[in-house]
Amino acid sequence: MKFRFSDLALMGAAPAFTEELHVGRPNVPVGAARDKLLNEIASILDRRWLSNGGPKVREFESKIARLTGARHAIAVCNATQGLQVAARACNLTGEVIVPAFTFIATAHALSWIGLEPVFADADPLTHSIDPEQIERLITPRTSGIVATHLWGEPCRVEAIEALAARYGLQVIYDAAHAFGSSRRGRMAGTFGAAEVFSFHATKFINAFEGGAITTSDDELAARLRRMISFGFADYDYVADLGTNAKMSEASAAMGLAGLAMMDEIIRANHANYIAYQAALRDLPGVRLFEFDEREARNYQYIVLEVNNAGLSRDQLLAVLWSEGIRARRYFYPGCHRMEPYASAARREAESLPVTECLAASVLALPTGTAVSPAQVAEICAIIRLALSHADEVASRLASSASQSAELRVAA
Ligand code: T4K
Repeated sequence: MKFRFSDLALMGAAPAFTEELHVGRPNVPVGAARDKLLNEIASILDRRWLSNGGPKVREFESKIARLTGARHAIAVCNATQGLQVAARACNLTGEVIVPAFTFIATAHALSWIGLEPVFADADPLTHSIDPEQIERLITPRTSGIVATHLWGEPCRVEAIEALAARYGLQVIYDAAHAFGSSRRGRMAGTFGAAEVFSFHATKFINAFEGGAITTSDDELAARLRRMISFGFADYDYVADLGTNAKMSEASAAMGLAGLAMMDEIIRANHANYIAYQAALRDLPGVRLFEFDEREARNYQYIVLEVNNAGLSRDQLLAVLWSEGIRARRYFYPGCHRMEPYASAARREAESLPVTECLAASVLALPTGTAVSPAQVAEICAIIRLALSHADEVASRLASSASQSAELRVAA
């Protein structure tokens, strides 16, 4: 454990972690669970049924439906495709209101199919879309709202859905982070017209790449099923515009292996969350994003806000990276400041103060089964050490920045 300023890698000491710690290191089965997965993959090969709604995909879907309480779960190859298909199946047109503070996929999925994302500001406490900021963005061209349950903490669905009902808008949730989360005892996957989960490698349950759309609307489910498979309603009969968003059998087998470890992964994530909480409590200038412990949570993201801490978020990030801790600036700089949206310079761009503040202050820290509470303690000791020597750290960072600029000029 590093205790002295001179122990920091920034000061020339060895990095705390020679094997880097990542945000989103995949949770993978080990031991007997790994053998089981490899046997499943062998059976898939023996069956020669690799995709197009095979038995593993069907099993994965029925487990997701059972765990969420949704009537239908449709497995897809990733959440980005899932969002595109859901938006089309719900007949979204024109403008769709989305949070500016989210992963770029939320906005890109809509733009990719010709819709216009309109960015709403975030709630400073939950970091998800602020329902109070939605109404002023509604125009005659608005057809829906795609809201995100950021960090797995479901957003204020009641307020969003009341507003949507008043204006006749569709609601889809980008639930990429929220598998296994509940709001007021009701699981994510059962809200809005449809919800879309991600099972990307970096998510707490992964299918290598993957996702699922859930809905309790039978007709919508049938349309979604057709749309993920080119619009086919039967052999040779295409009933809708469709794409290829199907999940493979190998991905479903990996997803099922993840579901079998789900409680164990949540326990590991929770232990890390508690370790971060204990070690960062009372540290001025940092606030750990708090989960509602009365609800079901997956704790897959550990999120720190760095404000008036003596060092900026980016300075702290530089310290952590020098120690082999690959913390991430999710979701800097905000979707509205990324292309093609930045150049479009829409009217709402000037008025996203909470998003701007979060984009400048949020740091996602490593967790998951590849990170132990002891490593969390080490990460937090480095954060404390850096912040308690903020002036020296800042000047050291400034001098190494100017040195590398000089080197670049000399080269
Ligand atoms: N909506 C929201 C709100 C989302 O957050 C996302 C995805 C989506 C929609 C779309 O879902 P998908 O279409 O992906 O299903 C990562 C993930 O790629 C992305 O899925 C995720 N959100 C986002 C928050 O994080 P990057 O660009 O940060 O990924 P990358 O490659 O830098 O990986 C993150 C860290 O994980 C790295 O430090 C390395 C480590 N890693 C990654 C992979 C893939 C590993 O150790 N092993 C691996 O196999 O986006």
